[in-house]
Amino acid sequence: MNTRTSKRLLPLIALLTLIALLSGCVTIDPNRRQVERTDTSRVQAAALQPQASPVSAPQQAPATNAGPVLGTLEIHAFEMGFKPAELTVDQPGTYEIKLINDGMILHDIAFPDGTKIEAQGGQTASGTVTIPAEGLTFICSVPGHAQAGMRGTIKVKGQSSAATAQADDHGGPAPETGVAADPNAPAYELRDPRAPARLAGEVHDIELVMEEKLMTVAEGYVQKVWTFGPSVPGPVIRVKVGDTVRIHLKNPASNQMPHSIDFHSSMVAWNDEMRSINPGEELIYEWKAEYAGVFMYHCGTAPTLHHIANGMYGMVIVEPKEGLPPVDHEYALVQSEWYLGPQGEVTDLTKAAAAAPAPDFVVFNGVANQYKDHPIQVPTGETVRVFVLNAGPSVDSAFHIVGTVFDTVIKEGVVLTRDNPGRWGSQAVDLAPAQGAIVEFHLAEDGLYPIVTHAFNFVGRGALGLFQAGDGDPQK
Ligand SMILES: [Cu+2]
Repeated sequence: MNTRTSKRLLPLIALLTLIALLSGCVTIDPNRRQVERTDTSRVQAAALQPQASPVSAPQQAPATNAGPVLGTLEIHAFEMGFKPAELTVDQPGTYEIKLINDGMILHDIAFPDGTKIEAQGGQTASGTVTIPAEGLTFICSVPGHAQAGMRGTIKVKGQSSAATAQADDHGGPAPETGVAADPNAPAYELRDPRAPARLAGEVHDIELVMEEKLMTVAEGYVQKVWTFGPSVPGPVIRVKVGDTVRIHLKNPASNQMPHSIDFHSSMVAWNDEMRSINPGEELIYEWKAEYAGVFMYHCGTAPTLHHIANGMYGMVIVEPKEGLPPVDHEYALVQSEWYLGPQGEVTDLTKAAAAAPAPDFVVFNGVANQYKDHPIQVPTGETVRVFVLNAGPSVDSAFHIVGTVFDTVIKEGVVLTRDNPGRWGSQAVDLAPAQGAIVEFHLAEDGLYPIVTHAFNFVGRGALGLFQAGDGDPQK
């Protein structure tokens, strides 16, 4: 696919996705969506008759698809993909294709021979297609949808396939990454979005082990990341002004790289505790929390860009001495970028170092789309506080939650308070790399409230989550 075309289409795609999210009230996880209505959609047999009158489906297979039907393949469509996107059949021949549209908008399956099976959101349609020995590819032909990831392949067992090999080069949800999605990649580990409680006491000894390990950073993409603690981002460390924090930083002998740590919440000389330590070494980094805020910590070992891009960052929350006022629910979200290297290897420093950064994924809490797939449940009307950090390394965030207004924002020491005399509110918080904020709001009615950076080119690249208020259905 033409990369420029695809980049031009991405904002449209992102909007389509968002519109799709907002236009309905059901979860967009295709595995949890019940499909109840069936088969009222059109089946089009040939590209030459795209405006054919609606006919009852399933339609008789066209002449080119003649022959006994060898089996039925079920393919689910959703915004924006197919599940499964890769299928294998035992032998070439004619198959029934059952398209189950778990999404909320029109999707189709279009094959190279012109066969097209369409289904409206929530509906199911069937048709037949002849699968040649070399296999074939399919897309959703609704404008923008293939570019957004709605592509798939059908292979024939035991056949190496020119058609599908070509498709594999362009497979996966982020076609410009140059890295093919691995259908066998382990599922990502869902990161608990809840903010931890503030640490008790006034002196905190915290062990932080730096790991070099494999992590699924988006569905189908595994990178060899470097971490503080078990995952990316590192643990949220929450203290209050006046506390002393003593970090016991460990670089295990099994690691390959030197690493270090730099707490933005601390006031210490760069060439003292921020020094790099080799595998097998440890250091103690002690700092006193003198200022309140949402701060970044990261590895500062050269090239720092690579150590941050490869996962070495986390959030520090320093509350005022008297603590933060209570709210009903608290979450911590770290926005960051992935610049994919080959599967199973470290991220690509050359990509990350581009003057105009073009991340493959922009994510909340390390993994693309994890809170889209697993919405964060909050009761309607209750008070919510989100600690937000933009870890970068290089892209700004315009942190926004669709459908609400922040009544409280504390960003880099600048404070907007709830019930201010002018009733000022905030729609999006601009966070340059390494900036943090606290935002507070409530969700006024049952429904879905997308979490995004309003730099919408990144919404289609993983920077999309959901709050689900109540049962998620505004109509009930
Ligand atoms: Cu490092």
